Amino acid sequence: MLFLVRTTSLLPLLSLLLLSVVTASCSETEPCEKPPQICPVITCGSPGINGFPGKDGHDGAKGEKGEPGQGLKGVQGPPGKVGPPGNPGVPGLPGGVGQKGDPGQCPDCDNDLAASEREALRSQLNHIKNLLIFSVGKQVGRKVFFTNGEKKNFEEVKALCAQFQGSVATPKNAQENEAILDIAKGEAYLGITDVETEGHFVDLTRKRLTYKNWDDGEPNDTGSNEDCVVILTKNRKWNDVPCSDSFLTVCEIHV
Ligand SMILES: [Ca+2]
Ligand SMILES: [Ca+2]
Repeated sequence: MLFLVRTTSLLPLLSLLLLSVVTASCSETEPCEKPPQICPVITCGSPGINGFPGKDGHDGAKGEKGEPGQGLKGVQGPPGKVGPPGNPGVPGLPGGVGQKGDPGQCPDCDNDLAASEREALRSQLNHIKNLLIFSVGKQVGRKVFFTNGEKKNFEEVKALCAQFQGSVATPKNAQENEAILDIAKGEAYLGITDVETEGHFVDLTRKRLTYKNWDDGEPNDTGSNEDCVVILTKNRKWNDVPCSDSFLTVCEIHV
């Protein structure tokens, strides 16, 4: 009862107080429409509607790698394309020696000639060669000198020797120099000349001389016309002479 009395007595007071507040608020110089002044009214009004959802937040930090799945393994796919060829490898070691092959075919050979016949011909050829050397030639090592006893100028001597697949005698050492005069029995041409470069004597293959046996005062190129060489009978020395003069022919062949 006392509570009711008190509540009843207090109710006008509270209304008055609330009214004074509202009045006081509206009496302020600031507009009543501003949110701060409206709040008391809203507080007393019906609840507002919900606002729109906020924007999505930023992505969170990347999580740790998960455990492998337990699903079934897929079917193996088709083979891929063939790749480009690789670099050449290192050459291998040489192989072993093969077996001896069959005899070859020689269209130009006389296949009808039996081996025994060829051997007989080779023997006869060697016999003739030895008779030739014994009669008109002289052999030193693998070189044979021969002569026909004719005197000719240098160009004729060169041509005659070429007919026998030989060349003008050209001594390469003292032994060959002796052999030439032994069969010539007279002064003979040698295969030496300075026709291309005066004073620079070479053999007929244009190689410089490795053996020289000049007589005293030679070569002197008398009359500026001595470009060929002969071997002298008096001392087996050499002298330069005109190539147009005639001297003995001595040729050489290799056997
Ligand atoms: Ca000369
Ligand atoms: Ca001379």
